[in-house]
Amino acid sequence: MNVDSNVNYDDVIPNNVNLSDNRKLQRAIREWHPKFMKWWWDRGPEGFQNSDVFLRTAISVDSSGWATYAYVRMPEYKWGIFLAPQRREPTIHFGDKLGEDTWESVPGEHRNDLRRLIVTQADTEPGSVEQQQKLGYSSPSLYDMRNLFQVNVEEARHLWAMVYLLQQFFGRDGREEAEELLVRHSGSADAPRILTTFNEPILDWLDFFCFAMFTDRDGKYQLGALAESAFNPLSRTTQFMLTEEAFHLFVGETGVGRTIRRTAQLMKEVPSEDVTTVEGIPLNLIQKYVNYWYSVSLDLFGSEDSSNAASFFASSLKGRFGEGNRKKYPDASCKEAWYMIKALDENGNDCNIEVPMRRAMNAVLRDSYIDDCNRAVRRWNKVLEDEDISFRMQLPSDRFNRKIGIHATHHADPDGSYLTKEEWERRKYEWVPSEKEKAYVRSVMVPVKEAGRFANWITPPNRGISGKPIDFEYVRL
Ligand code: BYC
Ligand code: FE
Ligand code: FE
Repeated sequence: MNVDSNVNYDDVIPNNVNLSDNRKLQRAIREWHPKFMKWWWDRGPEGFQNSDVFLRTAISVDSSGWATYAYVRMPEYKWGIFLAPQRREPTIHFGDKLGEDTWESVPGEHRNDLRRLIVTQADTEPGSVEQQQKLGYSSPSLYDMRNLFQVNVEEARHLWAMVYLLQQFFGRDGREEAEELLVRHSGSADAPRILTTFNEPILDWLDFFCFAMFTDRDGKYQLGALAESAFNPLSRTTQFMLTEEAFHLFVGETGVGRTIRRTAQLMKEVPSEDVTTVEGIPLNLIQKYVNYWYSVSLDLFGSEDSSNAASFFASSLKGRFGEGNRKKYPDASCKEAWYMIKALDENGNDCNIEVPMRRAMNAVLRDSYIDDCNRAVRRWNKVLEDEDISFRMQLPSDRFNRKIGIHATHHADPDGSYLTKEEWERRKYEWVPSEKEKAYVRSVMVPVKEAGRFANWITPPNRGISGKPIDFEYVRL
């Protein structure tokens, strides 16, 4: 894609923000675009930039036909800018400004907070693409390879969605932030991504599936919270991002589910049930990956007791998930309420911490997320039940392996029982994958590049993409 002053902007950047009439925004995009493309080539999916990939591209916000499917080379993907249709009355529906008009531009007093929220959200999107940069080389099928690239181009579009807000509403500061987003990078020593989890390596496909299951799901909940915002362009941008997000979660949940099913099948084929003799991934090792990615994803909610969260809620910048549902959340102000958090005291005993509701908004959002994760885990366990295997997957306690928040000060096992530092160091590989186990997982991840064939450690999906058969050539190598 080429963006210069002669192009018809609406042709190269699908949008519903009147880009072709907005000279100022065109200028900002023209500046930023070559840097974005350089970033995409340097840090985007490696090894397959010249392949034709059967990709979905967002072209409108019409719910009956918002995307098209076609073979596209990734660098030619049309990254667009979309605001979802106005969903509710343009009045603020929670916090201290209840009933006032929502904002079409950024109020001065909230400029810093909004900028920080948008930059933090934006930073995760390219971060995830960088983390997944080399996975194409070991993909278990063309179907999975295509899904990886689909997620990657859409995360890059989410970056565009946030950069649009920065460039359109935050003037020069916003344009500078947009550039910084392409300078920081995942795992960098001097300019890392802002949030912890986006600096963790994703080295194999089980990492990727767990990340899409648990970390993209944090995305779903954070975007849902921002979709409640009084800053209307942020609300409508994040609402549209959620339509794409559903597929990312599908990739994660079904990816882990297909791995679990394959292991269950292999367990019945090998007399010892030791699937490592046939290059499968043992269920208890899958559980360790789940423990790891779930716990690092919980860290993305910030502290359970947070003055930032209280002020984001009070100022109506960020709501709860489904804030507009007053059956679920009858109290739109949350000034008087309290939230109880089960924690450990300094002696390692269970205790309850009561936090003023507004300060507990990160925990409230996180608890909605945990319920959602549990629903998905129940679907995995249905797979095990179907296959007649007695093992059951489960989520560890929210105290397990935490680096952020009230549980970060001590160690706990997956049941939430207190451990001394020494006990944790001695026993942690009972619960999270060791280097040796990770090396084993990488060793079974041999690339499969023949349409319709799948690596031995995973089952084929139930169906293909967009009505195509499973043996469709999803990527033309
Ligand atoms: N890592 O009051 P606290 C996605 C910082 S995922 C590093 O506890 P607060 C995606 C915090 O920033 C969704 N730093 O937290 C998924 C603060 O710093 P300052 C991403 C952390 O502010 C997959 C300090 O600690 N979107 O889209 O209430 C693929 C004290 O903070 C972390 C968002 O996160 C951490 N884990 O909440 C692709 C939404 N946690 O102010 C994409 C926007 C906390 O002292 N972000 N800190 O410098 C937010 O809403 C908030 O910034 C957070 C933190 C919820 C992240
Ligand atoms: Fe995203
Ligand atoms: Fe995502």
